[in-house]
Amino acid sequence: MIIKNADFIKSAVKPSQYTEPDYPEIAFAGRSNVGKSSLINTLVNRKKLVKTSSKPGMTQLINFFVINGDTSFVDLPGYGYAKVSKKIRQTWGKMIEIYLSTRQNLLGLVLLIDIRRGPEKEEFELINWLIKERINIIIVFTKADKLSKPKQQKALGPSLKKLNLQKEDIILFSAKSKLGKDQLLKKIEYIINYDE
Ligand SMILES: Nc1nc2c(ncn2[C@@H]2O[C@H](COP(=O)(O)OP(=O)(O)O)[C@@H](O)[C@H]2O)c(=O)[nH]1
Ligand SMILES: [Mg+2]
Repeated sequence: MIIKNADFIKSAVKPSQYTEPDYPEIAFAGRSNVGKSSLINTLVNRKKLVKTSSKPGMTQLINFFVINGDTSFVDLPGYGYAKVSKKIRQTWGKMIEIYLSTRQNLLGLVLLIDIRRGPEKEEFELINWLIKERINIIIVFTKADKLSKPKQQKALGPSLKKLNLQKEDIILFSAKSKLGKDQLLKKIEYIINYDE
């Protein structure tokens, strides 16, 4: 998949505010500060299509983008930020849950996990949801450049074991070096083209 252009369409909280479900849609989800905005910007070759922040917990809306005029990308609110109240965290969870269970044109979800942190309760919950809803999952381990190559492998071991996956099933990504960018675009393209 070659991304020629990307446009921000709108932000939404509830389904009545979503864009029309006209295009195949790929959503991006992950713990806040996992590098989601940076990953989307890297994919679409833009420095600031999506705002990045060193302060976690800022993205609270569902953001819709149109890619190449025929594909939809969705930036879901980052979850699991400890410093916001329990009530806000529950609202975010609900927003993601409603989106995943109602969006008819959603073909796949890219789940971002910080390589240094590995999957936790929220990721397992999300994965189970996606399986139940029959939504394709692409698992991406982010910020690979923060670890040396041997340390990357060392960190991946237990994570893959917990997820019951092989190295070939996941993508190692870095927004800094663009590692994994082409591999991720290929997987997204595959999901869009081969959806029956
Ligand atoms: N070294 C490194 N830092 C990253 C990478 N991706 C994101 N970051 C940094 O992590 C912080 C959070 O990134 P952001 O994309 O805003 O995360 P989001 O909250 O998941 O959208 C920012 O300070 C980014 O510069 C990466 O691949 N490598
Ligand atoms: Mg963000």
